[in-house]
Amino acid sequence: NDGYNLWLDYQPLPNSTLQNDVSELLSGVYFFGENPTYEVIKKELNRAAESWIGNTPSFRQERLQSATFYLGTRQEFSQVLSLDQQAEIKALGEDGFWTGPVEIDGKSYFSIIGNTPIGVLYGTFHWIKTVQSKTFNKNSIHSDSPKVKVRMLNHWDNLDRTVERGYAGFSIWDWHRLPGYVDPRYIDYARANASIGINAVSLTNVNANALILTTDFMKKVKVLADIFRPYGIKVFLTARFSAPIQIGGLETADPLNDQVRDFWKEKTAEIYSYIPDFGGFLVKANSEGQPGPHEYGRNHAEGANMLAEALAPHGGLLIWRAFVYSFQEDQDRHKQANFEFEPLDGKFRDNVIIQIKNGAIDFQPREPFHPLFGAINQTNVGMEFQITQEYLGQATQLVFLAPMWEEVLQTNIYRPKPSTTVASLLEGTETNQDLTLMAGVSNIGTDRNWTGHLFGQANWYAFGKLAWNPDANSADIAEEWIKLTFGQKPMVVSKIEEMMLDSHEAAVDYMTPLGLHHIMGRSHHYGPGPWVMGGRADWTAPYYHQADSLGIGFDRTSTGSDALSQYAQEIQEVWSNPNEIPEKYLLWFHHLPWDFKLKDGHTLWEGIAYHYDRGVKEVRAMQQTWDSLKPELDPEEFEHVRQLLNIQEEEAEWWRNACLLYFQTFSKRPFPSDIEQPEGDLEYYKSLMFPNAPGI
Ligand code: BDP
Repeated sequence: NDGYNLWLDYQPLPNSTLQNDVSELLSGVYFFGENPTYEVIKKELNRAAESWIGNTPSFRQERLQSATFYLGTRQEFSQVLSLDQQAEIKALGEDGFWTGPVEIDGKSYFSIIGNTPIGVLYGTFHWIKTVQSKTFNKNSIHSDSPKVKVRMLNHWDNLDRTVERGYAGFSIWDWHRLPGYVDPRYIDYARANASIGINAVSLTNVNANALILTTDFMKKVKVLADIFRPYGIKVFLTARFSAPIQIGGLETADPLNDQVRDFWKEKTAEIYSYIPDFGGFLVKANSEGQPGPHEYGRNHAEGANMLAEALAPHGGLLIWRAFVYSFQEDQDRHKQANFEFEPLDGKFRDNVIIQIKNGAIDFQPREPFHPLFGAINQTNVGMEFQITQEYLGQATQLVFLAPMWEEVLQTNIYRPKPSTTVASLLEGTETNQDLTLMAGVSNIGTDRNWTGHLFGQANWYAFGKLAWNPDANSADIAEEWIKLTFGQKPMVVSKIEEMMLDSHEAAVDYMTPLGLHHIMGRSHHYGPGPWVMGGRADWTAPYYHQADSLGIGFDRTSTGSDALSQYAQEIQEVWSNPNEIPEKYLLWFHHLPWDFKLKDGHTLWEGIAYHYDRGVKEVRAMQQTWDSLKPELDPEEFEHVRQLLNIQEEEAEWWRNACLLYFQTFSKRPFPSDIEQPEGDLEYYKSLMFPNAPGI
């Protein structure tokens, strides 16, 4: 098994009641209507049925012609549903679905009902999953609906097929051969996304190339949009703010200039003439060299609103990123997005969403939530997670990200209400925000298994699940994915689940324990680089760890940068005290002496050493667990992960040795005697170069 089929790897059903029930249903499938999405559902049912029972389903033309299994929308079903049933289903909203038995003339028909064909598709994927995981019961009712409206992948794919921070090969978008050649992968990509509820994709890098907005490219994008449409997926593009100059022949991109505004209106109308349901633009502006409104003395709202105005007549969205840190460079980078966006709260158009990274720095192995969440409550806000593991072991390491995302989502942020969590804010319930968004930076590439590391698939899967329901639980998600990927055996499921659920904490331990951050190798971010110096201060590692002979950590309290003051009062009170702040954030907010006492009685120096050491041991435990599963697993999958875990162990040791030897030059203290003594020579670790590290 090479992993290509992802979690949609349908397997034969054993002889059982389940097999009988499924065979019976598939012997008479009736759709209440016709549309391209139902064609897609039929194909999926064909595929599933062939694997499950070695037979294709029988699709009926007439309902009364011995049909056993019904699919359709609430409206299509209206003749056979009671008013109460209809009201119940209607309440599930556009993308919601209902599955269960419908009684007609004393007979019961298993049915999948949505409010839209896409809801029916989601219901079908749910049903398929229950069969796959052998929990299907034809008499039980299930309904579900997403809590977030736009559930989106952000590809950081360049037009030459390189991928920024991509570790699974090249971009799956073959721009050169589009529009003439349609790679079947596009369809499998759409199926996979639809199966986990993803309904939007931005195709191109946020470090944008204006060429994507030219007519030639529009024809290519149209092909993808046409493929994705029946799967309920809308296409977005990244818009380079200077496009009016680069492809429009203008001399300025000033958002208040009439010609510039006309350029965007015409460009947008042209896109809609090819793609009538185009999603909109995603924009990175005035950040890391990307052009933006500041060049013309305008602010982010003026920039965003100009594009939003062009999109509004067509129903398009403008997603504007809050990842900016050049406004007041002498200030802690942590504070800059709030500096720029708080004064603009309420000034953005209704069809603008501000897309905020989970933390204020940059997708670190662990970050406290971004203080912009809860600080701007009259503006639509959305989440940006990173699925690709830029700072989390890239594609050589097994790190299940759902626990990290869950930790952020479940944080109580106290604004605007005392009970607000990041999740509830994103769901829109706290601020009556209708237009809600969860975006994830994709980890997908041309590798046969899509994500480079087989367990990268779990992160794609988990992202979809959390975008659908930000209150979902990472253990449930892991279990579901494992069953669909490795089968049902309880021992296999529980062992793999334990590995996955421990993997994030392990990575934090051997990379950046106790709130350390941004100490990775320069630019490729692969491996440790706590010594990295040169260039902009906030691109160096000492800026973040601040190690000196007295101690370590970034003081973000009122005696330091005071970034903490950007959080709610309730949080400031706890986090400003080094004895009360959760230790996982300790050095994120405090500069503390090497002998500071941790909760377990160890000194800070000892604690750092124990965490690094534990991280390595945790990886070794993962290796042992995996090895013990050999007889139970597909040989190809087993060997793939086994080799990668060996690399992960070496990398964990590398992290531990390099960081501890480096920090020891400041602490001047011995390592605790009961840890594996970091060996090697610091100069050796510093000399390592990775000119071919991927994804820069
Ligand atoms: C950082 C990446 C950089 C991205 C940037 C962004 O290192 O490649 O362009 O974020 O989000 O994580 O725009």
